[in-house]
This record gives sequence, structure tokens and C-alpha cells, in this order.
Amino acid sequence: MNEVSRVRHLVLVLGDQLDGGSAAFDGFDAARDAVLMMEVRFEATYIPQHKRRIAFFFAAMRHFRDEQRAAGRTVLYVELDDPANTGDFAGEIARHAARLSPEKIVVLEPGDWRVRETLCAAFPDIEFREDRHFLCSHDAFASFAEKHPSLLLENFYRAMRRRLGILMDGDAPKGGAWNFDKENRGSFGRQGPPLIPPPPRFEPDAVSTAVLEMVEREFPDSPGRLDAFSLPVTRAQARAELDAFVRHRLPDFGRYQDAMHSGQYLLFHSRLSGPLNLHLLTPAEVVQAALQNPAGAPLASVEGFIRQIIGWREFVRGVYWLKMPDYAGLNALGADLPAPRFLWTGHTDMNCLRNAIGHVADHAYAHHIERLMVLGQLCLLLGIKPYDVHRWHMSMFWDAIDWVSLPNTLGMSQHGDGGIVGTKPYAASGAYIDRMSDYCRGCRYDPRKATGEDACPVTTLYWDFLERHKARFASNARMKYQYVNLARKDAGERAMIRARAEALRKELTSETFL
Ligand code: FAD
Ligand code: DLZ
Ligand code: SF4
Repeated sequence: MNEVSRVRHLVLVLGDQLDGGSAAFDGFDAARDAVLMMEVRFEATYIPQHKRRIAFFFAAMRHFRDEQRAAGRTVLYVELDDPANTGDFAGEIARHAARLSPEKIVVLEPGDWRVRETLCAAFPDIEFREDRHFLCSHDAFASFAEKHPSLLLENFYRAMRRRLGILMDGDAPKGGAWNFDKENRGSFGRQGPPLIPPPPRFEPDAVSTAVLEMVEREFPDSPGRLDAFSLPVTRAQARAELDAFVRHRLPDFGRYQDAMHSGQYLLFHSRLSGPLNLHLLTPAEVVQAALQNPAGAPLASVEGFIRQIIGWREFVRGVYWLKMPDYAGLNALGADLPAPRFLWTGHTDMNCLRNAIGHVADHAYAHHIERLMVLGQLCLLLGIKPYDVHRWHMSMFWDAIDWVSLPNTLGMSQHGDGGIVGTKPYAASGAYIDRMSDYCRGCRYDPRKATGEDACPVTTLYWDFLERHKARFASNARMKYQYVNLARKDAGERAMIRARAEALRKELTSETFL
């Protein structure tokens, strides 16, 4: 199978491009062309990476290799521990190209600006093909951006609903509203969550087991845990994951979308970001499954879920490609502190942080509100460099690819882009976390207090954040009430908050990791 000596087209398939029907395969001639897939050490170590993330990519890549070979395609596959492996994309492509003399090297556009630049620099004649996986092309997003320079998600989402004819009654939104946010802010209260149907478990087969052993052996110092690995690593498993979600968890997805609870890493979320981002699933089929709605989920759930897929997911991708490479360097709030070490270790006495970081360590995953309002928010309030927060995210989450992590992290959660992805910073006091979770009940701090020994660090840092960035945000209509409440605090209290925030900043960032 691998004994080829010359090929017409060498088609590269990167770890997040696992779709045998992608544009990279247009015109593929099984008799004359070959696929090249590479496990390379650089991609797993340019930042330290969670073992589960590395294993997910390699296991999915090896299964894809086997499926493509079974379909009659020649796949040259470089395993990580192959002694000939040069360790990075440029080295591996050059090594194979030297031997095979392809007329052309073809690749689907990578999901990471850095990788695109590497390929362009090393192989100026490489042919990039546009990624049909997404529902909004680069051109369509650019023309949206021209018509709507303020780039509001809501405008984009409505345009997508209309263009794709999803949840529409003629020109009006189904159910009479474009969103049902008010119905989607439930928390669990003292009785805790109802029974949550768990996602399916995909027990590792021989291919995945070999990967898990290799990751433990080759990356012993990488963060995170590999035990009980049961992620979907094939298209069939990804379909089963989607099916289980729409049957069992979609009905409560909307209502509890923003809720958090101790020991519950997933709640009613879908866990589909990984399979989607590796192209094991298409967004179109995910939307279709939600619209078929086999469990009769309420419209608020179906709409809330579809908004994430055709709205946010496509929107952040559009922003990424429209604004890169400058976007990565944005730091609108001048945040200059390094990422604290406890983001990797979870060693902190803040119960909300400890829980969310525990979810990341165990699953390489935390759901959206933990990413935004616990993990991201603490970094925002402390003033951590936005790109460092993104690097941490890239290192620890199984679903992180640059195009999606960067706008969400640097943009949405750190407001580093000055308001391109979100019109106001996602900043709230400990009271928000108290309302949406049970974390504060098990914490040594008091979410209502901003000063004093047992004051909640989130609350202290929240008021300090508003004060520090008053010139920028006090006139933002959406933050009016936050500033009205800040104005109620007298000068003495503000001075105490400032002093405590300064001390917290020093204490919490005294140890770093990257
Ligand atoms: P669900 O809550 O079930 O949502 C359904 C799907 O909608 C997701 O699978 C995802 O594909 C899509 N989606 C939802 N919100 C977003 C969003 N804001 N941007 C893009 N897609 C979205 N998502 C990633 O896929 N990769 C990332 O690296 C990533 N980094 C993030 C970093 C931060 C700081 C924040 C706040 C969000 C990030 N997100 C990222 C978006 C979102 O949090 C995840 O997509 C979601 O938590 C994945 O879990 P799920 O599949 O259970 O999602
Ligand atoms: C994340 C990742 C890892 C850990 N390893 C590889 C790899 O060995 N080979 C590969 O093709 N891709 C890997 N990836 C994904 C890349 O870092 C990057 O996100 C994609 O190439 C962007 O399209
Ligand atoms: Fe987090 Fe503050 Fe609540 Fe403790 S009291 S869990 S630190 S928000």
C-alpha cells in the first residue's frame, strides 16, 4: 500500500481535515494520486498540550487513514515514533516530495494561520482549496462585513437564518422571535440538576489503544489525564454522538445552557465541537439533526443550539480570516500579566476555578459558560495577556483550533479585540457565579463581599476592573447599570478594593507555566 515511488498529486490531510469528501479530494485519481498524513512532534509541543487532545487528534487521524485505505486510496502515513519522522510539517512534506516528485501538492486551507504561513513559505506552489465544510464562505463573510462594518453577531445570524431558510416562516423567524434567550437562563437551584443522560462511551479499539500508549510514552510531562478515554474518533462514532445528543440532551440544552454544577462537566451540552472541528461531522448535518428534533425539544432549545452552529461558529471563523494576522496581536485593554500556573494545575482555593480546571484536566473540555464566565473571566479581570490566554486554551482543550479558539479567547472572553466579537466585556461579580452554579456554597469566600479576608476574589477583581477601565466602558449603554452600582461605592471602599485587587494580582500570577 505504501510502496509508491511517484505520484501525480500529493494531497495533504491535516489533523483537522478528516473528511474524505473535502475539496482536497476533488479530482483525486486513486491510480495516480496519494494522500500524505503526518503525526509531527512540533504540533504537539510548540505549546505543552493536554494528553487527551493529542490522543484525540492522533486516534482520529489513524482511523481516517484506515477508512481511506479501505476505500482504495493510497495513504502515506507518518507515525510519530517513526525513526525517519523529521518532526514538523515542512520536513515531512519535503521528505516525501523529494521521493515522489509530485506534479502538485494540494491541501485544504488549514485552520491555523501559522500552518498556512509555514506551508506557503516552504512550498510556494502549493495549491490551497477552500473548505466547503463551513456554511459561510470567505467571500460571503467579506461581503457581509462590507455591508455591516460593526460586525454584530445578531445581524450575521439573522442573515444566515434567512439565507439558509432555517427556522423561518416566510421572512419571519419561526415562533415570532429570533432568539429565546430569556427562556435559556435557567440554573439548577438547591435541588441540583435533573438526571442528565450521559454521552455514549466509545471504548478504545486496538488503533486507539496504541495511540493512548504512545501518548503516555512520548509525552509523559504533558498536562491532563488520559484515563477512561471514550471520545468519538471516527465518523460513525461522531454520528452516534450527534444522535444521542438530539435524542437525549437537546430538549434541556436551551434551558440550562448557562448553568454550572459541581462534578458535572457536560450537563446538557452536545460535546460536538471536537468532531465538528476535525470535520468528522459537517455543520449542515448537525443542524439537520437538530431540526429533525426526534425528542420534540422546545423551540427555545432547537433555536439556541442552531444559533451556536450557524451563528457563532461561522461568525468567529469569518472574523478570524478577515482580521488575521493582525488580530492575534490585539490587546485593547493593555493586559500585560502572564497566565497563572493554576490554570494548568487547578491548585487554587477558589471553588469555581478548581471545578472548571478539574473539568479541563479530566476531559480537555469545559462547557461554554465555564470557559467564558469562570476561566476566561478571571483572566480578563486579572489582566492576563490575551494571547497567553489563547495559548493556554490551545494547549488544554480537545476542540481548540486557532480559527475558533483565538476569536473566542482573545476576542469574546478577553475583549482584546476591543469589541469586534462582543460589544462589551463579559465581566460579572461572584454573584453571577453564585446564581448560575452551586460553586459558591462550597467555597471559603463570600461572593457578595469585595473586601475583607473572606471576600470573593472574582468580586474584588470585578469592581476593580470596572474602575480601571472606566474611561473606556462607562459610556457603553450596555454597561450602564454596572457603572451605576460602582458609583454607589464610596472612596474608602474603592481604595480598599484597589489595594486588595493589586495584592490578588501579585499573588495569583506569581507562578506561571508557559
Ligand atoms: P455546545 O454548547 O453543545 O454548542 C454546540 C456547538 O456550537 C459547539 O459544538 C460548537 O461547535 C458551536 N459553538 C458554540 N459556541 C460557539 C462559539 N462561541 N464559537 C464557535 N462555535 C461555537 N469552541 C471550539 O470549538 N473550539 C475552541 O477552541 C473554543 N474556544 C473557546 C474559548 C473560549 C474562551 C470560549 C468562551 C469559547 C470557546 N469555544 C470554542 C466556543 C464554545 O465554548 C465551544 O464550542 C463549546 O463549549 C464546545 O462544547 P460543546 O460542543 O458541548 O458545545
Ligand atoms: C493539534 C494537532 C496535533 C496535536 N498534532 C497534529 C499532527 O501531528 N498532525 C497534523 O496534521 N495536525 C495536528 N494537529 C492539528 C494542527 O496543529 C493544526 O491545528 C492543523 O494543522 C490546522 O489545520
Ligand atoms: Fe468563585 Fe467567588 Fe463563588 Fe468562591 S465565592 S466559588 S471564588 S465566585
